[in-house]
Amino acid sequence: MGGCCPCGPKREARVLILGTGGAGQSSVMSVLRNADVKAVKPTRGYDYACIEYGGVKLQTYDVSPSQWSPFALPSTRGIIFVVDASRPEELDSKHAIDKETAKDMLARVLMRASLRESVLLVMANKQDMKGALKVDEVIKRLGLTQLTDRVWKVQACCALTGDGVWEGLDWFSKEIRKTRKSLSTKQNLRDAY
Ligand SMILES: Nc1nc2c(ncn2[C@@H]2O[C@H](COP(=O)(O)OP(=O)(O)OP(=O)(O)O)[C@@H](O)[C@H]2O)c(=O)[nH]1
Ligand SMILES: [Mg+2]
Repeated sequence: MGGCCPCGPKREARVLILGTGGAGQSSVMSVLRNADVKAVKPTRGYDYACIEYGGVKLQTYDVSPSQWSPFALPSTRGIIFVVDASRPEELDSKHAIDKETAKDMLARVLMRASLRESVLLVMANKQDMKGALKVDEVIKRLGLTQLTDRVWKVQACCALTGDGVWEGLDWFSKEIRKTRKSLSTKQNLRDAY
């Protein structure tokens, strides 16, 4: 299970929790740190937690949408991108809405060279709401079928009950461990020449 921990230098991975705002980023973080999800308040700036799971210490930053850019360091191993599946118009609206769509924000995040090696977990949150989009539809709306140069998964979840959140993290932490192995293999090869 998750929780805060004094992080040592080994098996650490920097993780960003991103989204367009209001989709449930902090609620997901709250589930992962075993905190009271009902106590979540709108995020000002960022929030941090070290979450230990699956043999990895995830140094996790929940960052508000307008401020993610300085957090996109090359050491970032994973991105948890939270979308509100009950508001399809926020994913890829053809109509004018007052904020960037999740599809556009995700495209900008994935274009960032410093995040090229990071594993992507999309949380299709608010599945308890009537009419919430299922995984296949979220994949289509975010244009993920074209995303072939990155390890990614869409996980249906409900942060209020925690349903699906740990399932997503299970996959995520395993993929991050694999990435860490492949990165250290690359490093060893570089060091050998
Ligand atoms: N019905 C439902 N509501 C949810 C769920 N997850 C979060 N919420 C609610 O959605 C609202 C926003 O949740 P937050 O976790 O604060 O979302 P955020 O993305 O961190 O939002 P900001 O920090 O304001 O950008 C809150 O009222 C939550 O209780 C869910 O799975 N189902
Ligand atoms: Mg928040």
